[in-house]
Amino acid sequence: MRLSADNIAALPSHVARPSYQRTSRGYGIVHFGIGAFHRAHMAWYTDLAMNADQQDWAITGVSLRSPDVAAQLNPQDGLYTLTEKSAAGEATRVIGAVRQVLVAALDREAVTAELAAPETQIVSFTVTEKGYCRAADGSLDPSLAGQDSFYAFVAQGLRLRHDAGLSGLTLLSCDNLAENGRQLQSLMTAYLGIHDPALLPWFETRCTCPSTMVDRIVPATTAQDLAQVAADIGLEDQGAVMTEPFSQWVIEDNFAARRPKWEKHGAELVADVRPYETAKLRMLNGAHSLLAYCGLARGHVFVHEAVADQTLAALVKQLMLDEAAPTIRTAPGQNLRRYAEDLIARFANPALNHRLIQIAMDGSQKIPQRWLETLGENQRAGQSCPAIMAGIDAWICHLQGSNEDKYGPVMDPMAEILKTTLRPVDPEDAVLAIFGPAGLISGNWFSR
Ligand code: CS2
Repeated sequence: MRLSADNIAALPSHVARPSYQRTSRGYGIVHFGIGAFHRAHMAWYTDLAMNADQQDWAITGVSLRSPDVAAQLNPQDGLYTLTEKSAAGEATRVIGAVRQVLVAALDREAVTAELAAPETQIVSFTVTEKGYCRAADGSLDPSLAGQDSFYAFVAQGLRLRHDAGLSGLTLLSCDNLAENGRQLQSLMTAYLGIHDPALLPWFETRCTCPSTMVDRIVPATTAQDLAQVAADIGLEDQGAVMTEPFSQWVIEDNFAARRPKWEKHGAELVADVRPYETAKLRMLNGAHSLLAYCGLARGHVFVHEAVADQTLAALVKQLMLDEAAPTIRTAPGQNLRRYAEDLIARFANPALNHRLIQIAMDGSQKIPQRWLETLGENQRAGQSCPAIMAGIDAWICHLQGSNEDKYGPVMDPMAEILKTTLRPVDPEDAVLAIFGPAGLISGNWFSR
C-alpha cells in the first residue's frame, strides 16, 4: 500500500509527520524542478514553517517534461518521507508541503494558472545548471530557451498577473550558479525582451530575483533505499528522499511579496549572499567535482570512499585551503578553515552512499563556477593551482570515456563536442580550448 493522506495516521510512532491540517492550507509557491534536492531542502524548510505557524505556503511542484515525480507523488497526495542519515543513525519525517505535481509538457494551462493565481507569491527553481539555457558566454541562448523551457511558462504567468492587476512574484533560484538570482534576472529579462518586451518595466519594478546559497547533500534515491523505507514505515513510498542531517540556506532578503518565515527554521536572510555562495561553490562543489573525477580515476564509487583515500584527501584540502580560500572575500565571522574541516566531515558520512558518478555529470556546466573562477583569480595573482589542474586532467579522461565501461556514456550536454575536441591534450591547453577567450564554453576566465 502507498503512503497517502488516508494512512499517514497509521505510521509507526518514530516517523515524524506534519501536525497541521494540510487541506486547510492554501498554496503560495510554484516550484520548477521538483527533484530530490528540492524535496530535501526548500520543501523541508517550508514544511517546518507550516508545521509551526506559517499558513498558506503549499507548493505546486512542476516537472518540465518527465512524468516520473508526478507518478511518484500525486498518488501519495504529495506526501513523501525524508530520511536523514549519518553514522549516528537515521531519522525519518513525512513532508507535507508539496501538494501536487504538474508536468508542464502535458498540462501547460494548469502550470500557467498556478503562476497566475492571486495567492502565488514565489516561483522557485532547481532546474540544474543546464536548465537556464545559457550560451557559451552565459547569456540566454534563444535556441535553447523555447516554449518548453521554464522561461516560457513564467513569462506567460507574469503576463497574466500583469493584465489582472495582481502583485509581481519573487523568482527564487536555488541552483548552484554564481549569483544565481542576478543571472536569473538577466536571463529572464533577455527572454522577455524577445517575447514580451512590453512587460519588461512591470517585471523590473514588481518582480525580484534574490540570490541564494543552497546546501544539502542529497544522493539520488536507489531501489534499495525505497525497500528500506518501506520496511521501516510499513508503506510503500515512491517519493522518498535520503539526505544528511546538515542543511544550509542563505537567502538575499529581497522579496517582491510575502514569504514564509524560513529564518525561524534555520535559513539565513542576509543583505549579500556572495561570500557564502562563493565559498560553497568553490570549496564544497569544487571539492566534490575533484573527488568525483579523481575518485573515479582511482576506482572509487562513493564520496566517502574517495575522501578516505589519503592522496585525494590531501588534494581536496589543497584545493579548498590553498587555491579556493585565498580567492574568497569572507563575511564577518565566516571561517574558511573551519568550513573546510566541516566539509571533509560531511563528505566522510558513511551512511549516505553518494555516488561520484552523480557528481561527475554535466561537468561543462559546473566547472566554470566551481574551478575556473578560482583558477582565473590565482592566475592573475601569479599562483598556480595544481589540485584543480589534477581535476581537469581527470575530467578530460572522464570525457574521453575512461569510466564508460563501468557507468555507461558520459552525461553532459556537451559530451560529443568535448570528446571530439579533446583528443589527448595537456590540461592547460584543454582549459584554454574549452573555456579560454575563444573557447567552447565561456571565455574570459583568465582575463577578467
Ligand atoms: C554536487 C551537488 O552533484 C553535484 O554536483 O556537487 O549536488 C552537491 O551535493 C550540493 O550542491 C550540496 O549542497
